Amino acid sequence: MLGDYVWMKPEKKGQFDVAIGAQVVKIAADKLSVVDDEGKWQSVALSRILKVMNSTSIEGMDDMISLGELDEASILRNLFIRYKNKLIYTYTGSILVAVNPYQCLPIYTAERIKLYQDRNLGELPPHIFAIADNCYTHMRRDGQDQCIVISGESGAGKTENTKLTLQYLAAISGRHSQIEQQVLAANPILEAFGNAKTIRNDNSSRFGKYTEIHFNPDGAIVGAQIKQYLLEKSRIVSQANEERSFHIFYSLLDGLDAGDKQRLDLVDASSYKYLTEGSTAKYDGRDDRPNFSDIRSAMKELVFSDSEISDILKVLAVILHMGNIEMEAHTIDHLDATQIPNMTHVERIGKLVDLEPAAIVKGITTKTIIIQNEPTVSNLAYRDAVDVRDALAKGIYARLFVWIVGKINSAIIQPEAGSCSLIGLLDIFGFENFDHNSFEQLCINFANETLHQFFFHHIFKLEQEEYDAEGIEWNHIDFVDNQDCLDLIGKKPMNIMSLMDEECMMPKGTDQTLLAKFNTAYSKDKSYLKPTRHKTNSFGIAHFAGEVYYDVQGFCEKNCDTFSISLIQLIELSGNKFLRNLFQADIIRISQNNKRSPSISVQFRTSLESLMKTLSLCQPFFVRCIKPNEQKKSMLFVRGLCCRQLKYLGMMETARIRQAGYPIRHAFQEFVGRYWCLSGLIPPSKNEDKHERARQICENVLGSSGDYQLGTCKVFLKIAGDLHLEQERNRILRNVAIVQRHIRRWCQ
Ligand code: AOV
Ligand code: MG
Repeated sequence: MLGDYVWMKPEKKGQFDVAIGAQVVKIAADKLSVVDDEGKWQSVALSRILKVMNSTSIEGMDDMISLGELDEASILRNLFIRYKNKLIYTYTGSILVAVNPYQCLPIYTAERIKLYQDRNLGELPPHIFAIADNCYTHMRRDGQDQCIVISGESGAGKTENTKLTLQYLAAISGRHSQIEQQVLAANPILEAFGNAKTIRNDNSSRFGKYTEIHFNPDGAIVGAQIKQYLLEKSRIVSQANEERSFHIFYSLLDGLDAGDKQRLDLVDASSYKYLTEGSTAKYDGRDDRPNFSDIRSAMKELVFSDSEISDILKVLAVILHMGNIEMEAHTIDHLDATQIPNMTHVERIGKLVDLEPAAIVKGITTKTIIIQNEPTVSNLAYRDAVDVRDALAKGIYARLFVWIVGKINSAIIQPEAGSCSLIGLLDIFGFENFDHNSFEQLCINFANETLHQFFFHHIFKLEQEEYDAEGIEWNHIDFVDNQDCLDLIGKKPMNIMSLMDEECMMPKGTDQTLLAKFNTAYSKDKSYLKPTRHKTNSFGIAHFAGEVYYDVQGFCEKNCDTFSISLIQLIELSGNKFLRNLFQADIIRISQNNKRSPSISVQFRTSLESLMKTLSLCQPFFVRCIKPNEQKKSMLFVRGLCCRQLKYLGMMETARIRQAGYPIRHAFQEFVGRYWCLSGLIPPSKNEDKHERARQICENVLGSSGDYQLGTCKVFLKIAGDLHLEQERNRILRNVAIVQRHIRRWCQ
């Protein structure tokens, strides 16, 4: 009929063939004129029309579970329609989907914060504040630790939503205390040192972050703790085109006053090799100068001393000068060697951190190895010397970052946090699949596989197991576990990461021998993809989010990450205590007979395991962020791009399983304790049959044929049912309070 909304087959068949919505504007004998969701007028054959749209899909729903038709097309359209109306948040049960608006929306005001306080999920339009509030309420009500896992690809809005959650929690727990301010002040510092402009995101976090906020029994913030994961330190020495190094360098060079700049021998960003690889020192939307004063004030707030700040600036200046040390190849006694023709930058470094220029030259152009307990020095060829110089710059920065996180923690960790409840916020790199993927992508994607399993276990497995255990009628939904992939990368004996470690220990181990070992060891593994004709130096992994090929070049070096003895010895010679302190663990290691430090993959796996253990002890909430377009434009929703993300974030299946099941469940004891007032005036006695009382409550409020089920230990509810119970309880409690007031007045 004219004006009807219909589902229509997509125009072109291809990789993305999800139906699109359209409104019928003209009807002819064998054709319809329609305006599709993207505003395009089309004259289409009747055979392209699939079906009339369900009424719930026309205007869209707050919660996808309420959609009358639940498939890829309707989920995608729901987000699209809402996005067009600037409604960027949508629920799927208690999971929040957030589409990046790429514009400032007036939805984060102090009034909104007030509005969302003490409300049940679903009572108000979907919002990140609602998730934060729910977390806070659950934590206080049940005394259980909570966590919010925020995922999505680069630029999808993870960090923004993390910051909003933190702001909300600080506001509602609000005592405006110093510790609250300190917790908030940690962010600008971490972003300055850990974020950078990339092609995908102008403020891309180049590290993973887990922030735990600790609350006392009154619900006030008393401390916090930040854990960081896998800073992308290679960015220090090189950046892709149109990318930058970490913000701090540009802020520093723009924001320092002339005197400080002169003391550090610094000039403009355009003069530093380490800052100009990507050829974009400046970009729209970021003013580095005021940013520097913000960083400084944040450091003061977190009790960084003046001398510490001054040392940090020196270390940053050292890194910049280091990149400008030019080197030339030459030969000594017919053997390759490297010389430094211009000593200006070496001398500047020497002056800044109290080192002899000759020692610096020796440190980066020679190599010391211990042969029969005797140190033996040999010259480095040009390429190796450049690598050593770069390794030193990367090593210094990585240790500085760890130190800064430690310093922030020492100001905000509450010593007696053990007795408090907490909310953890996980803002970690999303799944990555670039044209060229390396060791870092393997680690990042392993973390994502692990988190994906955590999500799926939470949503699917636990759900199914619990229905089974409780004897609830329930249609089993198959889901694909990614255990095989996790086993292959880092879980089973002889996994990819352990073979990498083994290769690092081999005197003759190379990236190529490693690849050959992979090919033999995993020839029968379904998750492993052998090198192809076009990717001879790569192996592939069939991840949950798609196939990714990893180029093995540099794998061994990146994984071993050993700092040469010569460099450690060089640092030891520095008169700058701060710099020496950054390398303390390395210095001790070398002094204890040259023990190797654990490989990067071991360190990463260990911290990931500990993170997962922490998360598994919390009640999790999930926020799935979606990037609507690659151009960082507001109001542009590219359906194919969004659909891909929804799939790999597990949203398509989640909507299905959630709708099919009962997302809310309460143990009888707890349920009866909370809602007994809905079944008459007599409180439950100790020995009363709680199952029977729970049945009465549900029947009274939701009706005998209501959509709920009673298991062996728990009540299973739909979100609407839960909300109804809570509202009824509030209504009765309000009435009781009124009656009590009247009685009191009457008695006086
Ligand atoms: P990410 O954390 O997911 O990427 P961000 O949170 O940094 O992504 O978001 C990228 C940019 O999108 C921000 O700098 C904002 O300009 C914009 N943006 C995101 N969410 C909102 C919002 N709710 N309101 C307004 N603008 C927003 V990465 O760290 O790259 O994986 O490594
Ligand atoms: Mg981020």
